[in-house]
Amino acid sequence: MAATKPNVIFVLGGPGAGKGTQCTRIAEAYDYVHLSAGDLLREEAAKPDSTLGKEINEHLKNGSIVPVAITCKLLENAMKNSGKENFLIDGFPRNKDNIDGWQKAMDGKVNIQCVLFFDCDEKTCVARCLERGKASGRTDDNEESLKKRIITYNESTRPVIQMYEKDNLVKRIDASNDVDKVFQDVQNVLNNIKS
Ligand code: UP5
Ligand code: MG
Repeated sequence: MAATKPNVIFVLGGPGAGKGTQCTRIAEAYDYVHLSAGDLLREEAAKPDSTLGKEINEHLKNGSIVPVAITCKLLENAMKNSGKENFLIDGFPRNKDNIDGWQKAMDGKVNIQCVLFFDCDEKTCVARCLERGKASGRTDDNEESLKKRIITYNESTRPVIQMYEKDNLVKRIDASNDVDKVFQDVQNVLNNIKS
């Protein structure tokens, strides 16, 4: 990380809202590194020598939230190792404990530019994940895990978004539209962002 504070955009929204898809598009068009907390956890759990694999996998399957110390460390390492300064942090923070853990580790060290909130109705989210589940190999793209993921999102992550709304950081995007339309709306937000 450079001497100036790195810029961070948190990217939130329900399971299947399109966070990853849009982050990929953003990273292609803008100077941002895409860090998906979920992907980092899946990669860590897949390491043959990982001591955390069992614990992480249980959380993924149950749609519950991995202890913040684990997720935060993975994010911090990925930020450091990238050598870059602008980050899209996809799927984090998911609850109050995540915010507290992040603040403990990162307070004053990063500039949070905004929270991109991909707002998508539950039915569409579930349908997208089930469709993806036919080929994704993700242990949580099934009806049982999805029920739990949706509950966790509603109970734990929506309050996080509401909290950031009070700080005027949230940029809400209608994520039920097609990928290109969603990306147009994203561009409108990013082109007006202060660095
Ligand atoms: N798709 C995307 N956009 C579309 C559009 N506009 N129209 C039609 N189709 C669209 O998209 C999902 C699917 O929909 C894809 O097939 C895509 O082609 C299509 P994607 O972009 O992958 O959506 P995304 O929002 O990224 O969905 P994802 O399933 O990744 O969201 P989750 O938030 O559920 O998953 P994540 O990987 O972030 O987290 C998984 C688990 O990790 C959590 O449940 C939790 O257990 C754990 N976790 C933590 O504990 N802590 C963290 O900080 C993060 C994760
Ligand atoms: Mg994702």
